[in-house]
Order: sequence, then structure tokens, then C-alpha cells
Amino acid sequence: MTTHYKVVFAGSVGSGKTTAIQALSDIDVVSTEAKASDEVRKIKRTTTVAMDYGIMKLDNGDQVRLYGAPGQKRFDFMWDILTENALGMVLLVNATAADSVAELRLYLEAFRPLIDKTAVVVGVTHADQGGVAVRQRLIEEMQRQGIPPCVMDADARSRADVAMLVKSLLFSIDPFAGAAAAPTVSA
Ligand SMILES: Nc1nc2c(ncn2[C@@H]2O[C@H](COP(=O)(O)OP(=O)(O)O)[C@@H](O)[C@H]2O)c(=O)[nH]1
Ligand SMILES: [Mg+2]
Repeated sequence: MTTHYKVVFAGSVGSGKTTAIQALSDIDVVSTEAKASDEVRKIKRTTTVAMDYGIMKLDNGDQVRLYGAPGQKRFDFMWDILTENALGMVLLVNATAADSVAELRLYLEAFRPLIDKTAVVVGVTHADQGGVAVRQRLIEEMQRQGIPPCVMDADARSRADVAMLVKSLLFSIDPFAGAAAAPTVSA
């Protein structure tokens, strides 16, 4: 029997949600992009207003359905819908953001019901472009909030990096699923 898992990707505009799901998905990603509103036009011309959707196929035939949540706070009504029955969350935090810790806080707070029920793994994106000791500061903030701090650098363009985020999440929730998704370790 094929088991379907649902994982939600959250994070600010430009953190790498669409890129990450594209890097990981075994199907063509369905993305709803629209002209960016004024607030984000300075950052990029289009942005995800509804969601991204892709599928990662595990070795044992199980599937992980990947949902990218819209980044902007004004779409937060979508967040509840998207997190229904989700197995957990991958939160992408841009290392070059003006205040990465504030971004982390915003999404942890918004998705706290899901996080408390399941788990969260934080991927620090754009780490190659700067951001000093961001990972350590994010870990400290999560510890302060009593959330197990699973934080790692991850380039959203790298399938291996993004796969590692999802695998870590599956491992922390369900070791059997994690094992099915485990990276092949060469002897
Ligand atoms: N240099 C670098 N660029 C990245 C990284 N992660 C994502 N990007 C780029 O950041 C841009 C925004 O990513 P996107 O997926 O559109 O962000 P979204 O708004 O969260 O969906 C894209 O051009 C990505 O290629 C990273 O770790 N390093
Ligand atoms: Mg996007």
C-alpha cells in the first residue's frame, strides 16, 4: 500500500520554497504565481500567492507531497488550510534577511499548532551569500522557545540539500519513513 505524507514548506518571499520544491519533486511542480504586490515587487517580479505543489517519491514507493505555503502574512488564511493533516514542516530562513531570527519567530508563531503536533526542520538558505552565525542564532531562538532545534544550511537549488531537510523531518517523526528515504551511504 502506498503511504502519502504531506510536508509543508514555509518561509518568507525569496527564501527558496518554490526552488526547493522544484529541486525535489519527481513530477512537474504546480506553482501559482502572480504579479507581486507593491510590498514584494522590490524583491521579485512574481511571487507565489497560492501555493506550490510537488511530489517526492521514496524508495519504498511511498510518496511525500510537498506544499509550498505563500510567504506573505496577508495570505495567512491559506496557512491553516495547507497545514491540515500535514506530517510536519520545513521552514526556510534566508540567511541574508535583515533579521533572520525575527523571520524564524514569525513563522514558528504562525505554524505553532502544527509544530507542536508534529515537527519542524529549519533550512538556512542563501548561506553561501552571507549571514554571520545565522544557524547558531536560530538554534538558540528555538531552544528558547522549547522547540527541538533541527537547523541546517540548505541551498534550495540543491536536490541533495532539500532532500536532507525532508529526510530529517521524516526521521524525527517516523523513523520507518525516514529509513525509506535515507540517503544511500557508500561503503
Ligand atoms: N545563492 C543562493 N540562491 C538561492 C538559495 N536558495 C534559493 N536561492 C534563489 O533564491 C531565489 C528565490 O527563490 P524562490 O524559490 O523563488 O523563493 P520563494 O519566494 O520562497 O518561493 C531563486 O532565484 C533561487 O534560485 C541559496 O541557498 N543560495
Ligand atoms: Mg515561490
